[in-house]
Amino acid sequence: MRNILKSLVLLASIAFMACNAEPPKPMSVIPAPHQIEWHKMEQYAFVHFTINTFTDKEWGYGDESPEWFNPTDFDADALVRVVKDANLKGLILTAKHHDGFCLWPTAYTEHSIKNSPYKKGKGDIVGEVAEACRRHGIKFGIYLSPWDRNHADYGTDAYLEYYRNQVRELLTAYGPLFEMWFDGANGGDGYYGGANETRWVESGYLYYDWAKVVDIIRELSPETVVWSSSLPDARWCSNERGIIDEHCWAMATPEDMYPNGKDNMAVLRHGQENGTRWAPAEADVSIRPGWFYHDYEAPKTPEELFDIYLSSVGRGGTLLLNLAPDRRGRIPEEDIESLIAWRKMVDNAFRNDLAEKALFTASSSRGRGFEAENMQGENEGYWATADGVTTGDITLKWSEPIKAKYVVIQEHIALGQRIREFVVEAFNGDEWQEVASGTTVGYKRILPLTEEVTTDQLRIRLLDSRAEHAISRIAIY
Ligand code: FUL
Repeated sequence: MRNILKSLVLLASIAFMACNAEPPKPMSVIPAPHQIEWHKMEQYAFVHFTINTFTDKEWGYGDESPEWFNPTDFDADALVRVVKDANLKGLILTAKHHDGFCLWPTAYTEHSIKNSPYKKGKGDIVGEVAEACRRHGIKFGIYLSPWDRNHADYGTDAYLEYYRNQVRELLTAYGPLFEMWFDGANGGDGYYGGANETRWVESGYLYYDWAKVVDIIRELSPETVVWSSSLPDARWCSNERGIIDEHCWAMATPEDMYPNGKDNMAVLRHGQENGTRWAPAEADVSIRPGWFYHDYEAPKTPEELFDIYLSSVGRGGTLLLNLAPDRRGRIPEEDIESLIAWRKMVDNAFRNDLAEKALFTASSSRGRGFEAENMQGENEGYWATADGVTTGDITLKWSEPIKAKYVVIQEHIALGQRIREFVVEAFNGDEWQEVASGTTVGYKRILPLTEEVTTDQLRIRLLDSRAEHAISRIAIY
């Protein structure tokens, strides 16, 4: 009986699917599944911690003694709990910063934690944090500075072998990683094994031959998002203030992003509508002025962090928010307070989606399976227009007036990024009035309305798109 029922349900769903309209064709550049998962994380932590924490520097020269690394009260679980309580979904740790000191007992250099007093040389900050992340359901990532001011061979092929060995070592011991971060600061003066000189590498990033590093990552941890200055799965948003531009495509062409190994700020900032790679913007910013802990600095206020949230997560990319453990190895209490208050502000602002009580209608639809209601609340579906229909109106109607502060639009990015221009209008009883407008949307666009709007009807007018529309959600707060 059970089996008969099962077969009937299966037949019914096949028949139902057969009646559904065909989905829109994907755009030529779409995200890989691991990039979609990364988009969904929205916000995650950076943790800058190394000898600099003890020397009060931002960039170590490379001649520091491993003995100076001596956190008195490091507790990986406590660190990860802060990240979790702030609702950050992952943690990227500086396994090695520009000074070359390694926070794990690497087999490839003595310039590491194994020669520090921390746990009498038996400690492994990378391993301890990786395990704590797994225990608490936080995704783990690694920052491995390509520039190494300690290593004698920096600038030669021997260093590239060293570097790739470390990538392999880290991925094998601590993977899978959700993201690997390869910093753009490269070359300059340093200790370099005692040479004490200035070394510039060939045209910025070209020296590293990133394709080889990416091959190692794909082999050992295919789901890792590579953040780098070449062949990125995610790109720098062009500033370290946490601001993604309002006009921002997830696509960009590697040769245009980094012509001759140099940053092209305009391309990094806006992406490219016809870019050849899905390389969305990530906004990296520190909770304090510096990346490392300095006792004379103060954390950003919850209000400042809230603005950063709107200008990063709210503009189609992700937020990489840096925390700086102090010399105890702890996140300072005042930073934790700011983080928790920020989380509450975000939760309060985006708790109650008023669109869930609205009646959704659209000027047209692709047909069965792509109806306007698919944009309501969280579900797998999406609304789509027929082939070639690149404009349209979506109207939300309530039985009682609502007060709206934010309009959130999400494209179904599995099929690519499409919207070029839109406006949001509110009905004031007599006529429609524009309350917000924009160009690109992407994974998620949060539009703060200049003034709170009281209305019983909101309309999103899609004025232009690269192809027929595919929108997964509209939410109102
Ligand atoms: C920069 C580095 O030079 C800083 O020290 C920091 O690590 C930041 C995230 O990236 O390029």
